[in-house]
Amino acid sequence: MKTIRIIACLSLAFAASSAFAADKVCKVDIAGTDMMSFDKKEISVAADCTEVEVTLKHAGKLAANQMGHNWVLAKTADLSAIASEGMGAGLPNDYLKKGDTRVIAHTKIIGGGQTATVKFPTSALKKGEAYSFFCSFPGHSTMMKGAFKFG
Ligand SMILES: [Cu+2]
Repeated sequence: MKTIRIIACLSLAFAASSAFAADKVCKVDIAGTDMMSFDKKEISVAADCTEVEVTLKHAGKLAANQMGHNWVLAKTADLSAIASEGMGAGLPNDYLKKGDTRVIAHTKIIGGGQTATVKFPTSALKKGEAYSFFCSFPGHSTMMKGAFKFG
């Protein structure tokens, strides 16, 4: 009888520990330049990441109102609509239409020497969907974009 009770306790302990083992924050670093470019053309996030933390660094010197950059994540199919509708939103709104639900995650617009971070859960992403990251500063998304792969 005693043995059975010990086994029952052990299996309960295992069940509890595996429930907490799932959290995994995956970090991504990307830089923007004064030449209207990102230093990465593609970002891949593994399927076992539960959260993604993206840190954008502006490695240039130009101010946010001249050569500002942000990092925006959306379905590739939504990119051009988000970028064109965001142009009129202005710098205080990070050149994104207020409450745009097509935006999955984004940092604020930053200027030379600054850094911005955004963290989001991968539960917002679907495996097999085509995602892109881009900068929504007016005119930048044609140059400043890349593929975002999950899974
Ligand atoms: Cu930009």
